Amino acid sequence: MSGMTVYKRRRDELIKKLGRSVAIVKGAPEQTRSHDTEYPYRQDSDFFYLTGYTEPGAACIIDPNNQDHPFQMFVLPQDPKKEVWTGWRLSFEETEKKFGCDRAADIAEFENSALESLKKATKVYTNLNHNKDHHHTVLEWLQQVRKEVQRSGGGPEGIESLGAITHEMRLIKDAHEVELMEKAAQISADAHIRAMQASKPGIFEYQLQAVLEHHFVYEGGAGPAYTSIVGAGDNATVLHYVKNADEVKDGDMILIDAAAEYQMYAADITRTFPANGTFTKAQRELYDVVLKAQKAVIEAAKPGVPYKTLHELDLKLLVEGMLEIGLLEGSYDEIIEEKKYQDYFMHNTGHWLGLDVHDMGKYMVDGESRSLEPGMVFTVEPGIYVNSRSDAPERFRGIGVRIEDNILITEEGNRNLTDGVPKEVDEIEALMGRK
Ligand SMILES: [Mn+2]
Repeated sequence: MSGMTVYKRRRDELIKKLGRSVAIVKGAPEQTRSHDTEYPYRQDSDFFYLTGYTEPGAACIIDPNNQDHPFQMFVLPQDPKKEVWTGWRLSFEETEKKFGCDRAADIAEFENSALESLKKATKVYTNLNHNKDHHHTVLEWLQQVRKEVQRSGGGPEGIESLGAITHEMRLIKDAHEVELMEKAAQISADAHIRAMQASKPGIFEYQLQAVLEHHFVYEGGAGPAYTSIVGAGDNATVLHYVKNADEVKDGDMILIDAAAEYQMYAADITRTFPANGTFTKAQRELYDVVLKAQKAVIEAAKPGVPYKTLHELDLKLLVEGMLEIGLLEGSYDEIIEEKKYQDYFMHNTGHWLGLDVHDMGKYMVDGESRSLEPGMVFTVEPGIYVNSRSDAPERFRGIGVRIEDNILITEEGNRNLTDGVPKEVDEIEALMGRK
């Protein structure tokens, strides 16, 4: 499956679900970084999912009521003076051909075409993302059209989130998506191996970040799929530590949560390992609790299993393990009831993964945890974090451990997309070459 056929298939499915409604979809706006410089452009995930289009300044209308042009794209027109600065733009004809649209036109015509489509639609679906200007614009168009067609009894009833349709579609990955996610996973796994090999006392966290991110880009990734976390020692216990500024000390554990985005798809890997290549007894005790839980959860992930049971299993094994090694004290039931485990494990076991690192798609359906289905991809990432100020037994203080893999549900069970990077203690020590 290649070329534009995957996007066409998605639009066809959307059109079926739209009925007599119209989808008016805006590409992501460019984001200013500072003064007159911008962040690298990254297309809106839903817009990309339906069009494959990655350039800024675009919008599209997918309209089942428009027999001649059910799929229209609106793009920046050719403009030699501007193109000298920002690169060549396709002509409208080229855009039609390349992206399989029935009509490509100047973005300046978007408004008129949208107003025309709105007149015949029962509802309008649009991407309700961070682009609030676009929400307001669509609302204004809606009101304008309602006024116009009031007496003829037409006009759309209201605005719906496009995500109500596309996010459910995005939850089940097709073969093309799995291929891209495998590649994102592989690049990211290799980068983690390189970071482990580069690690040594005296290196700085940002230097390990550079090893990872160099590899992401070198292998054709767009860069990190999210801000890389490289935390040594106590920094590993800070969940969203992104400063990556400190020197790695002998005896530290290093937690790295970093992965590449490849052709718009994210991986999301965490590994934790000793800076000097050899686990201490206390580090290994903590690590083994997390590893055991992580492996058991992955083992349990298969079609038909309610998603929330993975977290329940994870929590049970982590609490049992923390009791066993003496990190927690008291009765199991009391710890669960009073949520005492939250001193050391305070996040969820995972999340959907895809075009977004925390990918879209509901976790609950009709008030029930949704069952796993082939094509779903999610992370499994238990952790234990004991910061230096904690009143935990001294030997555990200043250690944070998380192990995170990316799991694809298959007909038979699951496939671990990120098993290319070791997580067994022996394997890590062997890889780091200190044993
Ligand atoms: Mn994650």
